[in-house]
This record gives sequence, structure tokens and C-alpha cells, in this order.
Amino acid sequence: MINPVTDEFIGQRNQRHEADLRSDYNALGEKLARDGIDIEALTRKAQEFRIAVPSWGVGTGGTRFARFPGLAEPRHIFDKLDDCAVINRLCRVTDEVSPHFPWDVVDDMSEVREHAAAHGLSFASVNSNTFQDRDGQSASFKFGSLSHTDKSARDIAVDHNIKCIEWGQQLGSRVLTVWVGDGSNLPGQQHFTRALERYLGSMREIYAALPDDWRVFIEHKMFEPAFYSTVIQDWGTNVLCALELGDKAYSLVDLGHHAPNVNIEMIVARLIQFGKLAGFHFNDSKYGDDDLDSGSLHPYQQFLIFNELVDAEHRDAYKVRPDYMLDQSHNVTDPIESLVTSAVAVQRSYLQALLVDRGALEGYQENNDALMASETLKRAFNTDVTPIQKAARLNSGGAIDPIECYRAAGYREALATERPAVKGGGSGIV
Ligand code: AOS
Ligand code: ZN
Ligand code: ZN
Ligand code: ZN
Repeated sequence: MINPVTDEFIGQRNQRHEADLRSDYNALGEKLARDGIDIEALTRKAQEFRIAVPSWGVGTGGTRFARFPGLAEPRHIFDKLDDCAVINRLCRVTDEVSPHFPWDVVDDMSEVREHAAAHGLSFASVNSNTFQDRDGQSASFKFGSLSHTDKSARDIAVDHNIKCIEWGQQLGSRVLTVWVGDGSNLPGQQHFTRALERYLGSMREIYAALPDDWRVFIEHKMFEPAFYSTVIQDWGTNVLCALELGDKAYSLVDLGHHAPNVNIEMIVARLIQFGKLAGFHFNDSKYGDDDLDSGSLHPYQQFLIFNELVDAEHRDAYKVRPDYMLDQSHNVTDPIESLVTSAVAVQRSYLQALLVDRGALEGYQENNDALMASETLKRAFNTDVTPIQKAARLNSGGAIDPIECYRAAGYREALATERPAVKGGGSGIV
């Protein structure tokens, strides 16, 4: 394949921005130094930051109304990995890909692992799919999977998850993320307690199949595709299940899976406190799941979440560090551009949270100085850390201005013939 986004190309584009960056970086460095903050140390933290991208995120999404294909969309896992490699080459913080099964299954999974490695990529958590039927599946998932009333449907779902662990082992992954679409569309349709008992029974079988060094992440979601109730509807049910299953089970927080106005940062604090925070699926939304790119609407909320994460780091409160991943559906943007922008937006929240004066904040909290506590957070949030992010990318070989660089390279145009447009549904995107 032709890939115009080469290291050389990135280097050339960077030359145009280096002088401006140097002066912005120095100005910010002086400002931070007045607060006793070392900009070089922050830049190193920015370079160490990592967030995984989902394999399904590089395809153009759609809604139940329509899907409008983009130029040169990936056709299979190998194309998806090529796109993920471009994302990482531009921003240098996304060297892990989270695959989805069966969408990303091929006969010989070692080819997938090798293709990824050739691009400097490895694999984060593997995701099972029991919200769709396979061709010729003997019992349907229409009325649920792991919690289905019919044992034969549950067995198929359990087997699929166990197979996902095996595929994941071939890819070098060590985490299985389980999200189920199970739920109901009418009051009375489902017995809440029995449905959850069946789910737990299935999850116990999956849990028993986990290799010693594996963990399972449970992902809750308030609605969709079920619109009245879902079996794992919120973090309460999620963490109860994780506690019930055992030490290898953790609760995953997808930002788009809560009711509007829910205090997500507080959920994060609680999960950290009880050692059950698996990690995140980052995205943003105004109404529903995955509507918007990370940090595009609620950057302050994202910052407050990172405030909890950095606070935990500061207190040495983690037994296991949480995993960060993007999980977004891109309907009107180039997915590569959205994922780059989102990775940068999440990294920004992390850096802003690192700027919080923790000693001062604690003092204000102890003395009940509500206003100054809030101002301490806002001061960090209002600091523009862009020069740090740009310098971190430059140091790591990435693009100072990744979107400008990507557009100038003409990646999609170069691949248009090799990857013809696919119309209609079947996006394989959730
Ligand atoms: C679904 O809404 C969840 O966000 C899942 O994490 C994920 O998007 C899905 O597993 C991908 O198919
Ligand atoms: Zn490739
Ligand atoms: Zn998710
Ligand atoms: Zn979702």
C-alpha cells in the first residue's frame, strides 16, 4: 500500500512550525516555572501518556437512518491497522489497538499480530460481540445473549467470549471487555433479577476460562439497543457483578453510557476507592452514546475525571492502573482526524490535571473554602497546555500540527483506488 504519511513527510511539515513552537513553549515554561512547575517534566509525562484506539473506530459509522461512506475506508483488520498506524504516527500516543470479534477475526491471527508489530502497534483489550447474530447461528441473540432465557443462546454467547480470549492470547492481549446489548423494550418484558442471575451464571463460566494473567472488564450502558431496561444498566450493577465474580473482574466506564448530568468523576473516585476501576472508553455526548468526539463538548468534565485519576496516582492509590481507550462513532468526520483530535483532547485533560496544585486543593478542602478549591481546579483547567503537547509530539517523532500534516499528505486520496467505497449499512460500527 502507498502511505504518504511517512516520518520524513512529518519531519518536513514540522519545520514550518518549529520556530513558533519554540517561542510558545518557552513562554509557557517561564509561566509554569513561576509556580514551581517544570515544563520538561510535564513534556515527558505527555510523551509517556497512552490511549488505545478501537479497531472499529477507524471505519465511518452511521445511524439507523443512514450511513454515508467516506473516502478509502478500511476493508478489513489489516486496513484498519494501517489507519491506526497513521493515527499513532501523527500523535505518538496511540500504539495500542483494541480489536473486536468476530469483526477482526481472520484464519491465521498471527498475521494480524505480525502486521500490527510491523507498524509498531500492539493490542489492548479484546471486545466480544454478542449483540449480532452470525450467519446460521442456531439460537438468536434477538432477546439477549449472556442473559438470554434460552440456555442454548447463552451457551453460544459464553463460547464466543471464551473464543475471544483465545484470539486475544494469539494477539498478546490480556483483557477481555464484555459489553452486552441485553435488556428489554417494554416494562414487564424481562424479570430483572432472573435476567441478572442468568448473566452472572454466564459470566462465571467466562471468568473461569480467564488465563491467570488476564482480567475481564464489565461495561455498563443505560440504554441502546434495549430502550426500556438493560441488564448491566449502571455502575452499581456493574461493580456488584465485578465484586461477585472476583479479583480479575473490573468495572469499565464508557463516558457515553450514563444518564445526562450524572457525576461521572465521582463514579470514577468510588471505583478507585474500592480497587475496581478497569478503565475508560472516552467519548463525549450531548444526548446519547458516542455522539461526539472526546472533549468536544464537556472538556471540563473530562478534566475533572482526570483530576480524580491524577489524584489517585498522587496518593499511590492504584493496585492496577486503569486502561484508557477511545470509543466513538464518527459519522461526519474522517475517523483518522477524529481519533487523532480525541487522543490529543484526552491527553490535554491529563496534563491539565497534572497542573492542579494538590497541596493547596487539600488545604482548601480541609478548611471548607469552597470557592478557592474550585478556583484551584479552574486555574489548572484554564492553562493552555498545547505547546507541551506539540513539543511532546515533536520529541517522539509525531506531527506538531497532526491534522494539517495528515491533510497535506493526502492519505485517503492515495488509497482511493485500492479501497473502493462501500455503500449502505453493515458498517460494523457501534
Ligand atoms: C457499546 O455501546 C459499547 O460502547 C462498546 O464498548 C463498544 O462500542 C462495542 O463493543 C463496539 O462494538
Ligand atoms: Zn500495513
Ligand atoms: Zn464502549
Ligand atoms: Zn457505547
